[in-house]
Amino acid sequence: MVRNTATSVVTIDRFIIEQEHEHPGASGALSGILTDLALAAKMIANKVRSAGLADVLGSADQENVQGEVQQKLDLIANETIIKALDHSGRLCCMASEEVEELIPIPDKFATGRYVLLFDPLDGSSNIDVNVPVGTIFSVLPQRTKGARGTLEDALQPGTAQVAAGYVIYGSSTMLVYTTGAGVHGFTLDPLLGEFLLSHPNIRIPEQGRYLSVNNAYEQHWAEPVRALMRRYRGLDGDHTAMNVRYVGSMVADFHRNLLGGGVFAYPANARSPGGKLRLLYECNPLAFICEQAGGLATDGRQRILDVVPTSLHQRTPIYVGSKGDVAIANEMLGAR
Ligand code: FBP
Repeated sequence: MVRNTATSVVTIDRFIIEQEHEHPGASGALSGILTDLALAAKMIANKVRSAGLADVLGSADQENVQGEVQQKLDLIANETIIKALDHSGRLCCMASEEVEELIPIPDKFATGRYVLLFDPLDGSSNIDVNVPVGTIFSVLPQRTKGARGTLEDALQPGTAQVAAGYVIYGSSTMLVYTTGAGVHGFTLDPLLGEFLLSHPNIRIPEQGRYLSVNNAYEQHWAEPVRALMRRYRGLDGDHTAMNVRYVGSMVADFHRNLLGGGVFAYPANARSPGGKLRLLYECNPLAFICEQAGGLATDGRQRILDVVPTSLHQRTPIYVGSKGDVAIANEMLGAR
C-alpha cells in the first residue's frame, strides 16, 4: 500500500500555528515572535556558514559589557535579531547579552506585551576554529502596564518564561524550542530554506552518558564540587563513570546532552565566584527547555528557574541535564 506522506512534512510555521490553535484565546503574538526568530536564525545561519569567506571572522576590536572582545559575527547576529523583531508590534523591549542596557522598541514602531531576552551568538570565542555556535532566546510576558517595557519586565524569574529556545549552527542548523508544551526540534533544510520538524517531543534520558565541564578549573572549585565531579566520573561512590565531552560552546554541549543524556556544569570557581554564564540569556532558557524535556537545572543551591534576577547581566553557576544526575548535584551541594 502506498501511504500518502504528503502531510508528514511539518514546517516550523505550520507547527507553531497548530500549537497556537490549542490555545483558543491566543492573540497570535507569541507565534509571530517565534516565526520572526526562525527567520532571524536562518539569516544568522547563512552568515555563520559563509563566515570564513565573508570577512566576518575575528574580533571587531570592541569589548562587550562583560569586558570580553566581541567577534564580528556577535555584532551581526545581535543586529539581525533586533531588526527582525523591533518593528513587529509584539514586543515592549528586548535585552541582549551583547548590549549593556535594555533595548527599547523605537518610537516609530508599535509595541506589544512580550519581552525578548537573547544571547545572539553563544560560544563565539570558538568561531575562528569552526566549532558550533548558537543563539539562545527567552520570551517573557510584560508585567508593567506602560507601552514601553522597563527593567522590571526583564528581571523576572525563569518560571515566568512563556517560550525559550536555541539554534545550533552545527553540521546542520537546528532550532529547538518550548512553549511549555514539550520540547520540539526542527532541522533547517538548506535547499528549501525551511525548518522542518525532525525531533518532536524530545525527552532527556533519566541518567546520562556525558559530563560536560571545563576540568581546567578543578583547582579553583570548592571541595564539594570536586567531590561531585569525581563521583560523576566514577572515581568515588556508586555512579557509573560518565564520558567527559566538552566543546566549550554551551549550546553544542547542552544539545548533545539533551539528546544523549548527561550533565552540563559550569560551577562557580575561585576566579568567577558567581559563575560565568548569564542567568537571563543562557541559563534560564536552557533550564526551561531541560525541565520541559524531563530534566533538571540547579545552581547548586536552588532550582535555576526560581532565582529572582536583580540585574540584566547577572551570572550564575549551573548544573543542567538528566534528572538522576542533577539530583546528585543537588544532594552533594546541599541545594534546598
Ligand atoms: P561567551 O558568551 O563569551 O561565548 O561565553 C559563553 C561560553 O562560551 C559558553 O558557550 C561555554 O560553555 C563557556 O563560555 C566556556 O567557558 P570556558 O572557556 O571558561 O570553559
